[in-house]
Amino acid sequence: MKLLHAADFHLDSPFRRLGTRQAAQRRRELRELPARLAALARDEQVDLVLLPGDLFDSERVYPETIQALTEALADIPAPVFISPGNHDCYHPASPYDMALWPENVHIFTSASVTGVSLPSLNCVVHGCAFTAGRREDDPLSGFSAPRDGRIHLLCLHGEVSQQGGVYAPIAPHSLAGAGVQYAALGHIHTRTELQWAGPVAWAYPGCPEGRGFDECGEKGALIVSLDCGQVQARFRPLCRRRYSIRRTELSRFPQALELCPPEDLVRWILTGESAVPPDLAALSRLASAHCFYAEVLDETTLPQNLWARQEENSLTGLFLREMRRRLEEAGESERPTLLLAARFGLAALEQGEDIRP
Ligand SMILES: [Mn+2]
Repeated sequence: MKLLHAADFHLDSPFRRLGTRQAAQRRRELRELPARLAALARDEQVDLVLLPGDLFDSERVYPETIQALTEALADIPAPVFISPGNHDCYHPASPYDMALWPENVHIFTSASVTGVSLPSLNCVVHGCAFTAGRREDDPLSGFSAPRDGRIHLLCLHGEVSQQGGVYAPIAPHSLAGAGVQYAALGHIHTRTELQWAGPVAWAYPGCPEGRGFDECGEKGALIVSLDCGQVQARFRPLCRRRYSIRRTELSRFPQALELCPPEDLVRWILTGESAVPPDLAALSRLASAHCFYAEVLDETTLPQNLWARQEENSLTGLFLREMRRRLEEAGESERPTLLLAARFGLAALEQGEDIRP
């Protein structure tokens, strides 16, 4: 048996970091994700699709988003299961209750675990729903699928946690005792490898499209194969664009831009030495011309050979001795300001011009 496991689409995310036009474009692109998911399900000829929650970023969903999702899911020639999460919890008047869903889609609506039998696959899919934005109980507490020779699967939104929490904390021992072959989990946006809780395999596929610099790299879904008790998971990319954080020496910055995929969103961190502060506004404009979105942060330091001049019997020498002493005594939070002060002071002493960008 082969299944497609994806979660945390967060459709209609606001993309606040981007400008209005780009944010709208990203929301449009995110709306195309369900169609790519459906194409993947057809391409892989999966037997079922498990979507454990946070398909919507909030309960305020554009009508065209619901339409795109329901149309795409109707195009999947296999049963689809949805377990609403903390961002898209189930309640009367939620999109899960209001919208017309295709016949092949089953939405879990109860906070306690229920099962749906699929006789043609000799399989039962178990799942439950968030019915509010938080849930502190373990959704698997007391649950165990019967040992009846059928394949039992879980579709569940929550955090695997030893310590509890407010997002349906799933204790590892509850997972281990659930009596299922595979637990398709949602909530954590970074994908995991296949994990094991006793005899139960589980994984988080992560979100299939990054939405910020805390969601970097290739994103997608998992294709999970269950074959005579053997479980295997394979990653398939689905994302339209990737976020990345790239560090580069200031001196190599223009050349580094050429390596950047034009569809990506990139945070450049400038390193190395520079006597004057980099002109971040100008460098951001330069970087933005090379990809969908770019921002530039400065982590350059003053040239080391500069400090050699502190022995000079001059005003520059005196200034450098004083700045070095202050820098050595400064805490982390003070250092950027002192660095800037050292650069301004040197420019004033040596170049006689205002170097502020
Ligand atoms: Mn989420």
